[in-house]
Amino acid sequence: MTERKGTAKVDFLKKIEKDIQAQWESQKIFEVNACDNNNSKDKYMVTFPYPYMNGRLHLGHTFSLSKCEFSVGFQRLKGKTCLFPFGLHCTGMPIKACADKLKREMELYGCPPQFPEEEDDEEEPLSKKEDEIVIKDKAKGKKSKAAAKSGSSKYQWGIMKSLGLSDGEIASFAEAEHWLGYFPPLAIEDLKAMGLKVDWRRSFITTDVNPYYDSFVRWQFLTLRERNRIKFGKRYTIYSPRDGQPCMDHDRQTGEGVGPQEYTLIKMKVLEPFPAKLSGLKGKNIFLVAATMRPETMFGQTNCWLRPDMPYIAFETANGDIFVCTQRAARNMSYQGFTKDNGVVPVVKELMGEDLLGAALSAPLTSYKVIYALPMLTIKEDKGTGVVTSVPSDAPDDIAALRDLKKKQALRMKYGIKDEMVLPYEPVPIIDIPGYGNLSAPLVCDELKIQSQNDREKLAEAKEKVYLKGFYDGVMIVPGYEGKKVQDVKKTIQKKMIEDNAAVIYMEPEKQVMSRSADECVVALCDQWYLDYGEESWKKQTSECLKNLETFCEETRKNFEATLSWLQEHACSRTYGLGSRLPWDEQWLIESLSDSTIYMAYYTVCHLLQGNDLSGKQDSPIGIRPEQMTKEVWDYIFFKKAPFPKTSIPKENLDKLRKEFEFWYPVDLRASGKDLVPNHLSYYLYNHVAMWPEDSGKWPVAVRANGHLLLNSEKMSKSTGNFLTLKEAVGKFSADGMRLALADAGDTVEDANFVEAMADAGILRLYTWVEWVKEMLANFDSLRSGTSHTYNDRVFESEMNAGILKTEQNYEKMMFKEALKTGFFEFQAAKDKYRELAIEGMHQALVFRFIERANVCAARLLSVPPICVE
Ligand code: A2H
Repeated sequence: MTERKGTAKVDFLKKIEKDIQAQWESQKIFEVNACDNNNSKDKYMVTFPYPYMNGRLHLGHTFSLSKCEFSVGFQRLKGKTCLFPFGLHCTGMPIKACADKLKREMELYGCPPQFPEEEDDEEEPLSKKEDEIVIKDKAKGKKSKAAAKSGSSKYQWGIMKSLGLSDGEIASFAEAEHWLGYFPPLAIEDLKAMGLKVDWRRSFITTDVNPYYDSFVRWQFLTLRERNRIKFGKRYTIYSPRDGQPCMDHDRQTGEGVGPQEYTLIKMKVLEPFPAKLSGLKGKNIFLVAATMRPETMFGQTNCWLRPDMPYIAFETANGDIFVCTQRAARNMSYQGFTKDNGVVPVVKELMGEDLLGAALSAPLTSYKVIYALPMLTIKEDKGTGVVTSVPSDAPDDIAALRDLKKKQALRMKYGIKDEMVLPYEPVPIIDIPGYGNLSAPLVCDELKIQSQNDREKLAEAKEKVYLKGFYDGVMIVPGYEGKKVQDVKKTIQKKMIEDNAAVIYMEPEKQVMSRSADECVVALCDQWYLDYGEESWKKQTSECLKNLETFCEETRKNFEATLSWLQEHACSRTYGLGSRLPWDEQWLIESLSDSTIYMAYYTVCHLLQGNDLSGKQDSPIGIRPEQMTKEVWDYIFFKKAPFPKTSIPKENLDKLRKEFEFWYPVDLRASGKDLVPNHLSYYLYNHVAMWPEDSGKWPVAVRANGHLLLNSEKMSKSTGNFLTLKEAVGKFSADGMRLALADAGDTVEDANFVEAMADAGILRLYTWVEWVKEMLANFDSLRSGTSHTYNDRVFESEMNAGILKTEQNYEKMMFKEALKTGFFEFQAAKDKYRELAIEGMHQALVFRFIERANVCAARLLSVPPICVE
């Protein structure tokens, strides 16, 4: 980062900002009530997804929320009654996990803790999430680093120190509640210093710490359940064994959006005599279990593949059978009901792939009575079970590896493979693919002149050619299924093998998922409450909502559409963390992506409930106590058709709440990072539809999604130091210097870029502008006046008019970088040109019109337009 020169100019701007902010505060400028204006068409409500309160806000948050701020500034100047409320999210795991970790550290090492020297072992790559925790895995006796971004320490204590906290302060953070009291006020302080146009009376923190919010969330869940949107049952879920609960997007360090992937597990029975390493298991049923995506090809199995140098285990399943696969796969299976005890893998033998080569097997459906376990060197460790069934007729990898063995006697020798285990085995025609015949894999391998299983690139090309075509156009030619399309029989054949006890369903994460506690997640079959986002009618109505939603760009709309097409059940209950409890089953907490979907409705009324306190602990301004907020009371506030409830709250007061909601809803704009489209923002649509199914007037109006923010063209990261908190940015550039650079950073869904030099230049320009305005005011009398207008006057006037028009359009489209260009840079340039060209002198009226208009154009981006200075 560049060395900065004197701070006089930035201090000058900061002083103005401070003074103005004090005036706003005392005049309650941004506190707006519904009753002030009865025409709800002229209202504008914008919201930003409440940030998570486990640290200070940073420039990434600031960039996304600047979109709300700029648009609310624009709509205010257009004369609308505007509301920008701002809540603070505390629901979920991370705060609790950090608090618990601190507690453990203090128990182990005292307070302040005396840590053993930190070793520099296994440096793990940093994840992209901002708020990370570090967990020491005692069970394994090793330290794993889940990214101590905020400092180099692996200990939570060290991380807290790097946040600027003293030893004396840190101990209190061992209680999760302490975080809730600590970070939210700081967030508000930082946001106020940025000059945000927020009605702070409507701020709150979540979780059951806040009895009003808690009651609101319970009401939401009772209603969703009543409407059959929440269900219970065993479901496959991405799960962290270390956390002991499902691991949803928000709880992940890597693997956002990754779901469970289904495989068919083919049971290949090991025939006696067993290979030496398994001889101790004589009498048991032992299976090599191969994970396949193509159960309908099992008619063509010719052998089984194992990787000689890869470790495998044999473990006992619930019915006493023995399965052989990788440890990783067994771990997944143990959470899917394969083993006697959930999560426990009873290992009976550890071995290497080479120990099992040459084993004789009996596999389902294939015409070969006995097939053998043979070596394949390209098997991946992190996919499936590490056991692969070989169908050389349809899988290029399989035919290439089989040909290698057939061709190279030395290879067979190396692994002790006898000729009769390989040579008699030929690919079996099972599927006809138009254009590729009935032995598609050998054909394509010949065409591409693939020499061996190591021809990675060509094999990838071969697979691309045959797989999709095989699946969509392939026709079965095996007896019993002749003439049937592959895609039509896939499930039938899978089902048949399962019924015959020859196969089982096996799931694992599509890609690796790491939890924030640095645990590799599995797929687990869990009892859980889930929101049924896959349900047809709900999905359909949400698509209706999407149709009328303004997304500002096609890519965001496409992203929503894609999400709606795959979205299924979403587990909403948790056992660990902070939050509200499920009202009908209080052992469960509601997770953070589920208590955050319709809370914008809560903004409309919470200032009348909570009193001047984020956690709702002070007296309500209209005397409503949390326990009075029954389901019927909430119904009355939010549902037009609901009857007046039995309650001790005076009707007049309830009507006040109802009026607020009716006035402010729907939400006119929600802005956030694009990575929230596939989760939070889609749930936002779903839940609005579910809560107001017959009142589309309450559904979201517009969603704007932006890209990630780079800082000086580099990724923001605490560990590299290329990082700015909101507080630091305002300190360095003043609110408006920062805001200019935020507006300039970019408006599309591509990465945006905050350039410090731009913020510095902004400071200079703002300073000069203010000075110039002052000068003009002082020299008012010496400027040219009178009714005659010169050519230069007319050019300047018309340039101003054109600039205003363009700027207005840019604001409407939420293109703030463009608005900055047309409304600030070009606008000022027009004036500079006029000043130079008008040798006759600038006209008084035009100079003042310029000052006024330039202010109006830029004012939506700035917190304090220079005209306010006087
Ligand atoms: B399939 P996806 Cl006929 N390493 O089964 C490398 N490959 C592995 C593996 C591992 N650890 N585990 C499974 N596989 C293979 C049959 C088949 C398969 C045919 C055609 C296509 C096909 C016979 N081999 O896969 O990346 C297995 O081979 C097409 C993708 O998770 C498994 O299905 O989709 C497939 O890769 C799974 O790969």
